[in-house]
Amino acid sequence: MKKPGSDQLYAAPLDEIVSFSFDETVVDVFPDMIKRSVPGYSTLINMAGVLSSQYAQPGSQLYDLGCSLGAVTLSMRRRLTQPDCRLFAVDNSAAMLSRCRQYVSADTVDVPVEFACVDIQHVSIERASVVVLNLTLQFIKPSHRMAMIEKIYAGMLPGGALLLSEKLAFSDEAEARFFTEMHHAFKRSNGYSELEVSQKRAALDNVLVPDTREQHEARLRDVGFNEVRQWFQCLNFVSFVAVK
Ligand code: GEK
Repeated sequence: MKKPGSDQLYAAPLDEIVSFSFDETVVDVFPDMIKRSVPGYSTLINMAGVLSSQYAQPGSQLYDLGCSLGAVTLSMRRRLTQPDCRLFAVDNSAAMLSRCRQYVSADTVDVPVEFACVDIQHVSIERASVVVLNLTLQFIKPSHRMAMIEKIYAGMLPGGALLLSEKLAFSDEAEARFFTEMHHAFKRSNGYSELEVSQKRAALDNVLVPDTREQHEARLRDVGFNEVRQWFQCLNFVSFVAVK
C-alpha cells in the first residue's frame, strides 16, 4: 500500500519514459522525492536560511528562484532580522507555486512574500541582497545559463550574495563513475529500487543537465563576483556562495 506523499512515480515498469516535468503528480510527492534523492537536502535548506541572514541588507529584496514548495523561502523568512525586506518566490510550475502559496500563508512570520509564476529567465531582479538558486540552474538550457547569472549579478546590491546549489558533472571518467554509483547507492538505501533509479534517470535525461565545478566557478567569476566559495558538498551535490 502506498503511503500518502511517498514517491512511487517510477516504481512500476513504464512502456515509455516521458521527460520529467514538475506537474501535479510530482507536487504531491515532492518533499519525499527530494529528500530521498538529494543527499544533504535538509542541510541545504537549513543553511540557505543561515547564510542568507548574514547577507540580507535592510530595505532590500531576497529571491528564491525555482522555489518549488517554498522550503528555501520559509527558511530565509524565519531567520531574517533585517527590517523592511521583501521576499520573492518564483517558479514556472503553476502546480508547485500554488502549493507553495498555501505553505507560506500557513506560516506565521510576517515578512512579506510575493509569488511569481514565471520563467526565472524573465523575472526582474532589483535591489537584491540575496538570490538563491537551490537546484534550479541545472534545469535552465546550458546556453542560457551565463545570461541568467549575468542578470542576477546586475540586479544585486554590492555585498549581496548568490547561493547556488547544484548537482555536479565530472570531466574525469573515474570520478564521474564513482559519484554516480554512490548517488545511486544513496537512493537505493532510501528505498528506491534499481528500476525506479533507472527510469527516473531516463526521465531526467536532457532535462537536468549538470555542469562541472570548474564551469560553475568560471561562470561566477566571469560575470564579476568577487568571492566565490564552495561551502558544501555531499556526493555529487555542491553549493557555492558568490559575493558581489
Ligand atoms: C527547493 N529550490 O526545494 N523558471 C522557473 N522555475 C523553474 C524553471 C524555470 N525556467 N525551470 C525549473 N524550474 C527547491 C528545489 S526543484 C529541484 C528546486 C529538483 C523549477 C521547477 O518547476 C521546480 O519547482 C524547481 O525549479 C526545481 O529548495 O526537483 O531537483
